Amino acid sequence: MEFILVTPQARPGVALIQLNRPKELNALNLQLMGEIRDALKELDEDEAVRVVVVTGNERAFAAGADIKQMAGKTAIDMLITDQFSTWDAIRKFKKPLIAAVSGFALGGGCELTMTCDMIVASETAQFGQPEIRIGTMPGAGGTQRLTRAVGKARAMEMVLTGEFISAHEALAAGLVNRVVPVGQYLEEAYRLAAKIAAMSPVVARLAKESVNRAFETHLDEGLHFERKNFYLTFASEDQKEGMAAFVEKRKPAFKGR
Ligand code: DAK
Repeated sequence: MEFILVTPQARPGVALIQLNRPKELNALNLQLMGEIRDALKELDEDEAVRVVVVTGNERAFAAGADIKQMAGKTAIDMLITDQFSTWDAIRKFKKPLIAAVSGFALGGGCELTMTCDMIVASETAQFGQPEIRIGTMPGAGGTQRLTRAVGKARAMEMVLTGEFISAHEALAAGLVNRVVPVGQYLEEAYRLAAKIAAMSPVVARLAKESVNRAFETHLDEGLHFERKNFYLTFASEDQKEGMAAFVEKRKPAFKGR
């Protein structure tokens, strides 16, 4: 791995992927995206990993796709490169993914945070889809996920002017889960991750899949999907353990079975 750092057990059950192209503000070149995809594949297969935190550094989560790498490309180059398979692999990652964001989360960087399941932001975080300023538009879900998260009015303004919003604006708009001082954003992400890592990983997976389904279907179909996953939890040892632990007034020990 050249452009990311991977720590499979940054905290018990919690892995960390750190984007590591600091001089380029973690601009997402093709290799970096491929490395994220490959790391997630390994972390998915590692049963000791229950939650993954993705972060950058204090100055930048990621300032977007690598403009220098994209600048000379034709539409056919973009089509043949098929970068979407990489993004789709991240989108389909089954374990909970938390973005710990400080500084710039722009363009593809903002889209990457939104591909994660939750966002913990530092007070200095800035979110934006500035592609229009360089003659293009969001291509990795920005127009769709941002609109679902913050509503049409604000998404339209961000996408059409390219202006950024602050961490507190993002919190008020519902884009991020929480905002903390800059020295604490990674710890706060770990705290959130640890809470989830203590739950049944198999139920977390089913629950994540069900919440995501809400964005892809109408209510009746979504409720049907939820119901099937709900029934499925009763086929798990973890459901028996969770309910027994409640009755016996002790902490459950979930095994992911
Ligand atoms: N790409 C390449 N290099 C970048 C970069 C980027 N996106 N952002 C920053 N850098 C580089 C700068 O060129 C500079 O490098 P040197 O000149 O030192 O070699 C270094 O990082 C530091 O940046 P600045 O000197 O500009 O730092 P400032 O603090 O003055 O400004 C900034 C920070 C974030 C406001 C500014 O760097 C900036 O505006 N950056 C570009 C932001 C942007 O437009 N982002 C959107 C890019 S388009 C797709 C998936 C995704 C996408 C497309 C397709 N598929 C799946 C097909 C996404 C597209 C985008 O994200």
